[in-house]
Amino acid sequence: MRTQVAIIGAGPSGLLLGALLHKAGIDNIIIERQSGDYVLGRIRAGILEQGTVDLLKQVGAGERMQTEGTVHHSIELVFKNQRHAIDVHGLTDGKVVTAYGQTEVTRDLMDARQAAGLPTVYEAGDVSIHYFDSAQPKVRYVKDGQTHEIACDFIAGCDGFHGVCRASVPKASIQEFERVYPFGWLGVLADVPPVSPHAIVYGNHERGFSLCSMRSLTRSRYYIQCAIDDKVEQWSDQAFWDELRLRLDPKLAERIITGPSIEKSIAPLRSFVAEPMRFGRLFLAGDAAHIVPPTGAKGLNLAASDVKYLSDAFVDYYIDKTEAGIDGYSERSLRRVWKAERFSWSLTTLMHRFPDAGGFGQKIQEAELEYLVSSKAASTALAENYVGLPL
Ligand code: RFL
Ligand code: PHB
Repeated sequence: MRTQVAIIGAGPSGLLLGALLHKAGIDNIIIERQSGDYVLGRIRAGILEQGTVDLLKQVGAGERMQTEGTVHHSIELVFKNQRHAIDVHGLTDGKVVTAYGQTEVTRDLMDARQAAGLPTVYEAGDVSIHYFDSAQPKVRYVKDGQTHEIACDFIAGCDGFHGVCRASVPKASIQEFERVYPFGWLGVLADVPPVSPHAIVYGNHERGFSLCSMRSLTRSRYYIQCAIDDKVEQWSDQAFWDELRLRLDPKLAERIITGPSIEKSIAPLRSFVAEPMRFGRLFLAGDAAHIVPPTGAKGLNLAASDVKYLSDAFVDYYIDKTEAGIDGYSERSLRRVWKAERFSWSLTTLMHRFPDAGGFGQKIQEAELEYLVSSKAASTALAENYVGLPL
């Protein structure tokens, strides 16, 4: 088998890259370790920046998002039992975010790919990448007991944090920057109306962080900060709802409609960047290259901006016959990545309870939060980052 770009991973980065390349007439094959259903079963991000929404529309995968996604003009911060709205729309000359689940984004991209008849290999075993320091890279995998090989011009490593692509780069060629946080997020998905159909609510409380989000007008997503070693089984639905209520202001807490969880999981929080994002003919994109804590809702959106830059680079190469794009890819992506890393780290630091913060740490958080909601300059900085820095 031969293709121009072999894409490893059928998460949002791989699928969106495949769609952008196809639109530009560039051949690609996606090789995914899991089944399609498994990929769709992972409940993750929910908030899309306008740039991500535009890319999905551009590749013809935006129809359902436009009818089922909900547009948000503001977010809310809750601290010291008080709610404060940040008018994101007003502070950014009319920019908004859209609540639409990563699962749905993935499903729409999968459906569009299938409708276009583009090749995706699911349940590929023992995926390995070879010769990416030469002009003839190869990808190997096992399917139905047989070993297959794909020859290609380029490999796009869209295989997430635990993927094979970053791990295949010699240690001496890669530099890694990391911060692990001393807590996790316990998330619950439930078919109940959201507490606020208009806003995403971020809570700072002495018992820990909380977040009220949504997937639609009938499906809600809530999170609470939990201990890093907590197990999902320790948290009954009732215990989760009780704890969430304790962390919100009383009026908001009263409005929470509870119901049985349809998904419950714990995610660790991490900041991570690998530099560079290009090694010969291998390019990393999305979680394969970097991780942010979910507090800023940036993970999926960064994946989208990476693959936009990467598809531009391949278009330069194949259509305009210049290598300037592929040569500049890593630097261009990392500039945006580090700004999102900074924002996600800073919002995480501001909103969570850290075991060693003490009374001083809490007072500093409260002072910063008060400043944030009372200064137009500070709220604008938050709003500008939240809707996404320009592509
Ligand atoms: P993904 O979604 O991890 O997809 C990578 C795909 O590659 C496949 N794969 C392989 N395929 C072939 N061969 C191999 N050796 C392979 N190894 C792995 C995997 O099966 C998978 O299908 O990465 P991608 O596409 O870069 O997309 C990034 C986003 O998924 C990610 O940034 C966000 O979901 C991060 N994230 C969140 N972001 C938010 O903005 N808000 C959230 O609430 C939020 N919650 C989360 C998250 C990430 C989590 N992870 C990574 C465990 C919650 C969790 C639990
Ligand atoms: C979500 O809806 O899952 C969500 C929303 C905002 C975040 C993180 C996750 O910051």
